[in-house]
Amino acid sequence: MRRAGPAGRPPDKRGLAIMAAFNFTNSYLRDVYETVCRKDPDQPEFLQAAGEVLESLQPVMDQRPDLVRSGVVERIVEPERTLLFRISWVDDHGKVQVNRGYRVQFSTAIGPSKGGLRFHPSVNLSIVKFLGFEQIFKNSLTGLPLGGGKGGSDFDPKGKSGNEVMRFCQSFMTELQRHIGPDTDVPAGDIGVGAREIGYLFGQYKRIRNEFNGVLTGKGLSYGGSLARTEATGYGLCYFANEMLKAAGKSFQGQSVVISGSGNVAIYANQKATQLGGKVIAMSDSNGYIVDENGIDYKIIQEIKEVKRERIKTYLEYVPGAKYVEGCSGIWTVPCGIALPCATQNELPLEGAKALVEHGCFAVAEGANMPSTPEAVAWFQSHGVLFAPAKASNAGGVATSGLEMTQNSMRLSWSFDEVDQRLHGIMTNIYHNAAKAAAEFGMEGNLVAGANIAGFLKVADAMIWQGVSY
Ligand code: NDP
Ligand code: 2IT
Repeated sequence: MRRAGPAGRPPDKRGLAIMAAFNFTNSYLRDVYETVCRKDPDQPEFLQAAGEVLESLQPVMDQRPDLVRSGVVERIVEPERTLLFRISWVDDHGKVQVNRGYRVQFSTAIGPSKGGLRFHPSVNLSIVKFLGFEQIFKNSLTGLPLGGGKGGSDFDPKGKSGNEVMRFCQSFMTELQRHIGPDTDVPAGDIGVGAREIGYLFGQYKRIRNEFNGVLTGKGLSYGGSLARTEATGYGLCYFANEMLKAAGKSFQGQSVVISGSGNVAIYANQKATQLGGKVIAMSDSNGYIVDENGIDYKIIQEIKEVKRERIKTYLEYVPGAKYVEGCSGIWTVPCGIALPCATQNELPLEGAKALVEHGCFAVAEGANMPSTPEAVAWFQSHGVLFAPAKASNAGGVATSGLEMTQNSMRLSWSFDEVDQRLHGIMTNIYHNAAKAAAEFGMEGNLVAGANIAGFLKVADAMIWQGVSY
């Protein structure tokens, strides 16, 4: 018979199934996690993200009873504030449309809540909470004063006109503006939210609040945006991967690279991986993937996706010798040395991990948030694959958002090179801090555990110093 959780009632079947993926030997953390699973059995992505972090904190808890006394873990798994609101807008045919808006301000322990907005039909509270939870530790790893949050909507930008996107963004911000601010909560982009959407959101914020400030990041360069923010997540991913490869005596040089996705992160990961000597031979969107053994030029993808907003299949019109395969999951069967999943959560399951390892892949660095399932991560780690977890390797985007906030506060703009150099320094530090934390707690080489522990400890200490206020 399964033990009941601290509140008396065991998690239901869905919660138990997710719990089974994790191995808890520390009874305190197991109880906390069980309570989370019992409270939110309908939030599988959030439970997955929380389980992964809590599992890797076990060696820390064994050494730090003060963390147990101060209830830090119980507190950190509960968002400080969760906002759920209606967004009504009128489409081009005059029909009223209604979407749901979310903003989860997860933690302000070390700075204002900070994290992107995602517009995608799959967005729900589970997705927003998993992203917001990951963001707490990621932002802590950057070394910048950034709390963690996330938001978005189930609005689907695909097939919408520019005017519809603008009206939606204006309606979204009409509500969100009362909850955010440059010292409170600073949203940015994520899936489906790029420069165009940030512009419309910023315009509406300014109109309602009559304030020109750094309330959003990822802004256009003419109104407070930072140079290199567009490129930052993809570049940062490759800087991190390069550091991890270097420590193992390897590099991008001469390696075939497979990148899933073809959005903001994927495009600039392609550019940087190519600059570092790799050859990007496959990319995807949610419909399918392309393979070009001669190397995919990131500028073509940029034109297809950012300018024309078309499907990746269009690549064949530019490079007729390339191959297109319908369905995106097969991309992991393309033989490569290095894989960079840059599309979405759980896009790399166990079968994908097995195929990658079988075909010689020796390094995986996550550009998307939580793209590998726990089973896939375990497969990589048990087969000697160098593995860079998202909250460390994709932190370059939010780090550069932090640099954008700094520039906005100073009312100054740094050059591209200055921002890029700072980004490079931050990613190098994150790698070394994660590697050091893993070694300190007896898990040398395990960057998943190292990133979770290093990110957590800073936030936990801040929470202890600030007392039980939240
Ligand atoms: P974009 O919207 O620019 O691109 C998303 C890409 O992923 C598109 O190619 C899209 O294909 C594909 N994709 C999205 N959802 C799915 C799905 N359910 N199945 C298969 N493919 C899918 O987003 P970003 O590049 O900004 O974000 C990609 C990932 O990186 C996300 O996980 C995001 O959270 C993460 N991230 C983003 C950061 C940023 O600064 N933008 C920073 C750190 C992490 P399609 O066009 O067909 O939908
Ligand atoms: O997941 C992420 O780190 C982002 N989407 C970027 C967040 C930000 O505030 O720049």
